[in-house]
Amino acid sequence: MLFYTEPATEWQSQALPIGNGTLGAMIFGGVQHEHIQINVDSLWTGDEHDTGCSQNLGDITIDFNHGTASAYRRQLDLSTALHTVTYAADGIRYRRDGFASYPGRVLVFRFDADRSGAYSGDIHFADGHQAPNSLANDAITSAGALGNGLKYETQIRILATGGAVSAAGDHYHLDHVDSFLLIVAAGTNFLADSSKGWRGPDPHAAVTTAIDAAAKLSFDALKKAQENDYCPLFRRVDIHLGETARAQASLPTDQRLAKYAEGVADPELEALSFDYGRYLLLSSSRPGGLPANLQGIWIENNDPPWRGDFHSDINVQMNYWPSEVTNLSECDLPFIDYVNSIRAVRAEATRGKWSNVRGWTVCCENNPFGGSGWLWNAPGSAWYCQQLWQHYAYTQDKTYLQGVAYPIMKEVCEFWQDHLVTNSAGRLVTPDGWSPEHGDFEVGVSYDQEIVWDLFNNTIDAVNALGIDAAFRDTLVALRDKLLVPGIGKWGQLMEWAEDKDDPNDHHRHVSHLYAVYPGDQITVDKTPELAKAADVSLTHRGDDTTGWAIVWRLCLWARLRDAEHAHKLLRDYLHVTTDTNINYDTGGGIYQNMLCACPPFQIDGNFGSTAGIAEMLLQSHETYYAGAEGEGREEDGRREERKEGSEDVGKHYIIDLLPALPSAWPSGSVSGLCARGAFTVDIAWRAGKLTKATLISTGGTTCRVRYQSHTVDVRLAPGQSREFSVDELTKEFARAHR
Ligand code: FUC
Repeated sequence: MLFYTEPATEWQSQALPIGNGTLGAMIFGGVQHEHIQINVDSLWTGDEHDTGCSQNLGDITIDFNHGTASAYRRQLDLSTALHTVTYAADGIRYRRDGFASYPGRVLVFRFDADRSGAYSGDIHFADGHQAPNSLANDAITSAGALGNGLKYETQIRILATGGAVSAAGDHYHLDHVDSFLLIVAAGTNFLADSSKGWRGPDPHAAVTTAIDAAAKLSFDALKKAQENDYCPLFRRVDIHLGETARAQASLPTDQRLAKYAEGVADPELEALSFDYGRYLLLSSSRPGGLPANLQGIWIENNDPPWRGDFHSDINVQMNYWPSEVTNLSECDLPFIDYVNSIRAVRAEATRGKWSNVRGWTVCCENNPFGGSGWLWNAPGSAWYCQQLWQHYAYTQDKTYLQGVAYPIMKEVCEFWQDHLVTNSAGRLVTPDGWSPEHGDFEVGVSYDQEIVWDLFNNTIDAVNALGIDAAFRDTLVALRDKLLVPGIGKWGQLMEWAEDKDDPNDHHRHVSHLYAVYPGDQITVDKTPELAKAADVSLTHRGDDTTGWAIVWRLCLWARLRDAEHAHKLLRDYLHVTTDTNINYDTGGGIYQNMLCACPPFQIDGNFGSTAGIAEMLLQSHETYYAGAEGEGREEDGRREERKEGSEDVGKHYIIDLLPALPSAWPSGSVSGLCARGAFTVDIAWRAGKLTKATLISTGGTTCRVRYQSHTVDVRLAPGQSREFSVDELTKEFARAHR
């Protein structure tokens, strides 16, 4: 629960977000003047060539003639996705509830009071592009078109009890109404299909259908439908990182954050930030919508920072770091669908840049129409493919892999087949790489090398999983093994460039050369300890004080390097409350009072990345091992994975590592419902810094190795089966296996 004792006065640092993946609102909760700023995710200027910009849909404002309020409280309950404002004024107790419904495709706001006739006031809507309002039957309709021809429409229906509602020019007037509902629906004619010019039917019919259907239901019925959808998704994961002193936990969130910044321990706040990331993902990325952009779906005006775009050199990818591990796999679908939708446009644009290549890639700044601008980010599409692969790695959904992910991974591999060159030492390098947003374009930049390695490696696994395209797989194996691997430089650092020129005093926000540690897995503590040590050296020198998302990337990296204390220190740095809203590239990252990530400015990637980072501290599953008799079915050397009758275990499997980076700040706790690669969910409990119990549930996986510290147990489950381990069992079984 986030709560405050004052209304919000500032959009990015104080207002609270609700959303159903497509429609979003930022709620201020003012007493005499309520302001609800609304968005629809596909309202974009630009086209296939011009990046354009994500746009504000408009502002609902309501002026009430209430006197001074007392006992004011506004809160956001993450467990039910309900925003509530309560206060007393003029001897009347008022209550407002607002939520976004994914099944209902509407925003719903109820204004209630304990005395009849309590509400008099004016309800306005100001479209973000000055489209006029038309008023009829207690509804405001505002429809317009952007310069690129994109049509959009907003409808706001007022359903009042008691009193009178009357049209007054361009707005509605409430006269002594007992209570009222506002139901909001909006849409555009955006269609994620380049062959249809990115345009579908006029939004009027769909918006009208949604609002008519909602208007027939009571508030309680609307709320129930929304909870039936949202609550099971949110409850999939339950986290406890320890108990906070009541004096701290009961403070309003802004005061609580201020105390936390002074050094007060607050594991429940840390757990709240984890839950907030899941809440925000469920609110901004649901099937059928666009992926979460730089600000999720919450865009204040028509000129948001960096266009509110899909940034391909860290930001949009970070948005999806928590989806699989925190059991919200379906939230990936908007991103996967988006990547699928831009292929044709990107292929043409890519050939405009490099004439002799197959496949496609992107520039740094991207819109929903495949339009891409600013500098080219050659491995951007390969980085997208990593998320496409993760969706398979966690779900083991072969139909998806074969039908959706693999064709895209394959064509992006083809881009690199055509684009890589051989250097004088016989290694494959990218000819014109760039370590984002750092330094010049040059040959063999580690960021490129690592992402291409990851792409080839995952595509090899995909081919093995599908049992197809063996010749292509063998080609990829040869290419992967010829790629230049990042070197260890003169001060022990992991080299960011092919040349050993890293500056030990460089505190640049991007740590792109550490991609191989997280989110990649080319470098791991167990598999490549020297490179992992070099990554540690680089990361230590890079420093901790940086912009919001960059703090969070460092947190994930320290978790992978199993430095629990440093990871937790960065979580504390990230949860440091700031009021600074001016762009700062280099330092000062944290969160705002509304717990949205402050880069500054507000950028949602840090919210998502921190949730992923906390999960990564408690559970990892990126390490792999080979099962089967020596030499049998090993695919490191690229030979086909042989699955012989009666030896289903043979092949590459994931290691599920329990509590790999548990900090001393969380001595006792539990988490349930986290997901591991290979299609498992995992429940973990610990006390006094030690694992007490773990439960592994197969959601489709069969074979894995469970590890706790130095103890490992190989497990085989039938899909649907589960197995519980006490720490004694784990260690005993380990001892037996290693006798
Ligand atoms: C990348 C980062 C910036 C900012 C922008 C949206 O360019 O380097 O810090 O987050 O994306």
